Amino acid sequence: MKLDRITLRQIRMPLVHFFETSFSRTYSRDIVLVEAHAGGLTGYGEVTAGENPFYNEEWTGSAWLILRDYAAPRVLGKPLESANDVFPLTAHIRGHNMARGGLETAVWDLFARAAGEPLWKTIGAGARREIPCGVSIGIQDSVEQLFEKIETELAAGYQRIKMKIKPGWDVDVVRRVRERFPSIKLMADANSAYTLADIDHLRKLDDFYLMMIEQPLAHDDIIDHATLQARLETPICLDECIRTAHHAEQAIQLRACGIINIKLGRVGGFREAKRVHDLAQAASIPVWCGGMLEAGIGRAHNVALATLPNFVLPGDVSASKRYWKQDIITPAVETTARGTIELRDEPGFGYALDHDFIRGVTVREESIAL
Ligand code: OSB
Ligand code: MG
Repeated sequence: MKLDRITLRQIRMPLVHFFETSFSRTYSRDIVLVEAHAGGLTGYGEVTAGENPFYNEEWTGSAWLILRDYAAPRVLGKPLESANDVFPLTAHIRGHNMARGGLETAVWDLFARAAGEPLWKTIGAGARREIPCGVSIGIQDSVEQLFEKIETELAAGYQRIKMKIKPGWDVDVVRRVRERFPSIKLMADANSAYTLADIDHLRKLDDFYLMMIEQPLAHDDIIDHATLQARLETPICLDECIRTAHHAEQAIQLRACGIINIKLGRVGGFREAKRVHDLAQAASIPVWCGGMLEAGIGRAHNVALATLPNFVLPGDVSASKRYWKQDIITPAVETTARGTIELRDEPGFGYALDHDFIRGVTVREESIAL
C-alpha cells in the first residue's frame, strides 16, 4: 500500500467540565485529526498533544507543522507492507511522538479497513471483549466538589478513581477522600509536580493505601523515581517519562516504577506502545491505558490498545459524555454498568465518523499529496 494523500484537520471543541492538572486548566480542546488516504480508502488518527507544551514539549501547533513538513513527506508514496513500516519512516524526527503517532495510528486504522477487520485484530490484540475503566478527576475548586465528582463516577460504575494532585492539593485532600471513600480503588497523579526534596511529604501518601502514585517527579527523569520508589511503599506508575520502549526497559531495570501507564501518542503509536507492553509483561509489570482528553477517534484507538493482554488495570479511557456534549463519532463511546467499554467488531476503529459534525467544528484543514 502507498499513501497518496494525508489530510490534517484541526477541530475545536469545548470540554463539558474544565480539566485541571498540576500544570494547567483546560476548558476547550484543539485537536489535530489525521486522515491517511490510499486508493480510495481512508484511515483516521488523532494527535493527543495538548493546546500548550506543558504535559510534554508538543502542542497542537507544533504537531501540525511536524506532520505537514516532516512526517507526511516521509511516509507519502512509500511502499508500506504493514502499518509497522510507518514508525521507522518517521524515526529520523527527534521527539514529537504525538504528531508522529497521529499519522501512525491513522495508517493502522487504514490497514484494518483494507483488511475488513477491526483495528484490535490488526494490532494483534483482542485478549478481552471489554476493557475495565477508571476515571481521571482533575483538581477542583473545593474538596466538596471533588467528593461530588467521585460520587457521580462511582454511581456510573467506574472501577477506580484517579485524582490529580499538586503541592497544596495533595496529602490533606487525599486523606479526606480516603476517609469519605474507605474502600474504593484510588490513585493519585502528580504530573511531575514534585522533586526529591519532597520525599518526606510524598511518604505521607503511603498511609492511604493508594493503588499507585503516577509521575510524581520530573517529566524527563527516571533515576530520581528509582530513588523515590525505594523510599515509598506505594507503587510508582510512570507516565510522562516513558516515551520509548528503551525508557521502559531502563525504568524497569532501575526499579523506578511498579506500573506503567501507556499512552499511544506519548510513545509514537501502536508499534512502540506494543513494545512497551511486551517488555512490561515480560518483567511482570502491569500496564494500563492512559488518556489525553481524546475525542472519539483517539478514544476508540485506546479501547483497541487496551485489549492487549497485559492491560490488566483499569485505565483512564471513559465515556465520551464525560468530555463532550457531542463526540465526533457515532455512537459515542459508552460504558456498561460494570464500568467497562465493550469491544466492537466493525472494520477499523469500530465507530462511524460524524462527518457533518466534524466539518462544523473544523478550524483549519490542509492536505499534503504526492
Ligand atoms: O497525566 O494522565 C495524565 C490529561 C491530560 C494530560 C495528562 C493526563 C491527563 C489525564 C486525563 O489524566 C485522562 C483522560 O481522562 O483522558
Ligand atoms: Mg498522568
